[in-house]
Amino acid sequence: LADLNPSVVFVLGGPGSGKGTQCANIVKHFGYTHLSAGDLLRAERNSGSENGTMISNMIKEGQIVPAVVTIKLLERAMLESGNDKFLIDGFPRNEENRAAFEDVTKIVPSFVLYFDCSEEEMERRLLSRNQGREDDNVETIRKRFKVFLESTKKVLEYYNAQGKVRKIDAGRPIEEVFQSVKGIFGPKNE
Ligand code: UP5
Ligand code: MG
Repeated sequence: LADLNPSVVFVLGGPGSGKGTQCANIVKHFGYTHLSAGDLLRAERNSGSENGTMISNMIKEGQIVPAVVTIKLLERAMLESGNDKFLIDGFPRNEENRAAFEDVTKIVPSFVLYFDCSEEEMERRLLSRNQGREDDNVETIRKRFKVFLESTKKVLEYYNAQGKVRKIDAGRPIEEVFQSVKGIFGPKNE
């Protein structure tokens, strides 16, 4: 992975802020490979791996899976992709994730996209998503909000101190949010 010297953008934001939706748009326009840490963990859980039960319990409680597990999945997906430009969506979620990713991969992100959205709006979106996600119930959603505030905000502060956070008002319609996203990925940043 180190030989690949990949370019990585971390995509962060609260549950339902639109990370997955906007990453799909970015992929179409800017040639990145989208890696959702949550999607990788759900696939690993469903594959019947030895970590399956632990992952399942963590997701149901909105807790953060230990970095070693998530990083292995991310590394494997990066190598399998054949690409060298990645959107890493929903990771790192806490300081442990962030420090371990830097230690293990030696990758430093180019910048961090932060989708900023109110909890009321995020809750509305998650409750109307209807994709059968076990964590899309009011009780777990509230736990996910709490973990975001208590843990992920610190990661944003860390990168903000390095001038790496690109904050976007994600409470607007999908197309409007993408206009702002394009401004960040546009020609001058390629
Ligand atoms: N929607 C999107 N944008 C909209 C807009 N602008 N206006 C109106 N509606 C909009 O969007 C959510 C819904 O809103 C969709 O129906 C969409 O159409 C609509 P989506 O793009 O899916 O939002 P996203 O931010 O991706 O929401 P998601 O629920 O995936 O965020 P989470 O961060 O909660 O979920 P994730 O999959 O990243 O993590 C789930 C769990 O996995 C975590 O709680 C944790 O337990 C575990 N996890 C780890 O332990 N470690 C990790 O590294 C990652 C995850
Ligand atoms: Mg998502």
